[in-house]
Amino acid sequence: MNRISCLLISIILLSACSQVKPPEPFGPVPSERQLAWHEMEYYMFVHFTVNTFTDKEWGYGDEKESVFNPSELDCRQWAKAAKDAGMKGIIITAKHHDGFCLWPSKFTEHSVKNSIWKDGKGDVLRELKNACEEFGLKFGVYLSPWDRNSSAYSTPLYLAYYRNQLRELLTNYGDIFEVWFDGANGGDGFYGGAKETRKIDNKTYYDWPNTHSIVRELQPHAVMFSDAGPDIRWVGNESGMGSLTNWCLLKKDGMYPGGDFAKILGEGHEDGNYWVPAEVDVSIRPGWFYHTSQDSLVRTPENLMDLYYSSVGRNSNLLLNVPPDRRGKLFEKDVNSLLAFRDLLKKEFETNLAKGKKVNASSYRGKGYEASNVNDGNPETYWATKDEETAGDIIIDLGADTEVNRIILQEYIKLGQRVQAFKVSAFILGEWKPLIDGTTIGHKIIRKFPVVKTTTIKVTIYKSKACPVISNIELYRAPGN
Ligand code: FUL
Repeated sequence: MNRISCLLISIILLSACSQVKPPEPFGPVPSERQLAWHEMEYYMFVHFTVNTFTDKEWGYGDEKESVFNPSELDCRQWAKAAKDAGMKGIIITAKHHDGFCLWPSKFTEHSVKNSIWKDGKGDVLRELKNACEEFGLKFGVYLSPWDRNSSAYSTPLYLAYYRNQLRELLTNYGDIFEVWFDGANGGDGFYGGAKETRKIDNKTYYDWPNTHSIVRELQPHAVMFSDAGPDIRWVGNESGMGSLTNWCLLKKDGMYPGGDFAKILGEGHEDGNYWVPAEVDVSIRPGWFYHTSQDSLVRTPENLMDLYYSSVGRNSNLLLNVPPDRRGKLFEKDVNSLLAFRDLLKKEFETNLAKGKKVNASSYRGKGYEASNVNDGNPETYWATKDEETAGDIIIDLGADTEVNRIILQEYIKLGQRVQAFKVSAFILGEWKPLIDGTTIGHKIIRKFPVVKTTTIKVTIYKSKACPVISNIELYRAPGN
């Protein structure tokens, strides 16, 4: 070896040694399918079935198929509204508790194929899937485990039926991003004419692991939602309230849909052994299905903004239900509210005041993990400290006196959820004035505080399970106080 190649090898070896290693992941981390789901943040829920025509919330299961007859079904209108509203996908009740199927299932007569709508040749799911494709939206399905129409419900035969339907949905309608298993299970119903109360054991009856494996087999990229995951958990209420402390972690073994876990589901478990983030499902109206009597009770744009803060702003995704009416269209008032909310949102987060500003930290891990990563617009870079440091300050120099009243914080969750306590302060008249205190961060939190005029904002992470990894900080001056 000559001297030049020796020198070259030494330089390469030296630079390899000076490369700073990234932090090791801490605790459970999200799967690829969960990461894709976190990015979605806001999407539409659609409750539509015989109930739309019978004015009910829970159909008994004895509805004549002929009642389902939308006069102007227009799934493109739903998809356009969702797209214009800034949503990323649509999840539809393919089958609600009444057992009526919005697609012509081979396995039951209780479906659109026996309705007079389109002479029994219609398929709502096909139309919606096509509309979602056209508007660049993801598509998801809700398949109610409880079926008040099926005579087999509560026997093992029903499980075979349920799984056959799941296979139909997951095979014939392209890519599905989320499969929604709700937790309402058993009670009175038609059950093929038996008209009785049937109780099942939530823990054992559905044999969930073998149903989940069908989803994994047919749609490996789909996440599954239920009270207890396996991929996404219910937030524990239907009023749109994510929890301020919100771990994406859950000890889900022993938990099952329909169990009494509402309290746990809000916060998750700090020491949870699975990554199971929360989804906030809530309706734009008091009911899940359309009722003319609720036309005056549609949530206002301002109210939708509150929901956004209490869901997306609290490390949860927002699944907002907008139920079509008897025409098969979203009601104009609902659409107007969605679009006006979209405008409010744009104004709320118009200019990121942290963008391009100088950022420093009390310390950092080394090259590649500088504080400037938190405002470089790249979600793949992050500020990190050395492994042994589980606290630190990030200081954003705004350059001049600036009014601020909102902050967005994001952890680099590919390495796990770590932060347990943080605070934000502003440098005003020579001292640090506290603005907010918080616990968890996770994928994203958005917090409000009264307007301050300041040159410098400080984010202090003061408790973290392992060295903090912060990928993004944004600051805004939203209208109002
Ligand atoms: C619940 C159901 O009982 C409601 O009707 C609605 O579909 C809601 C989203 O899930 O479990």
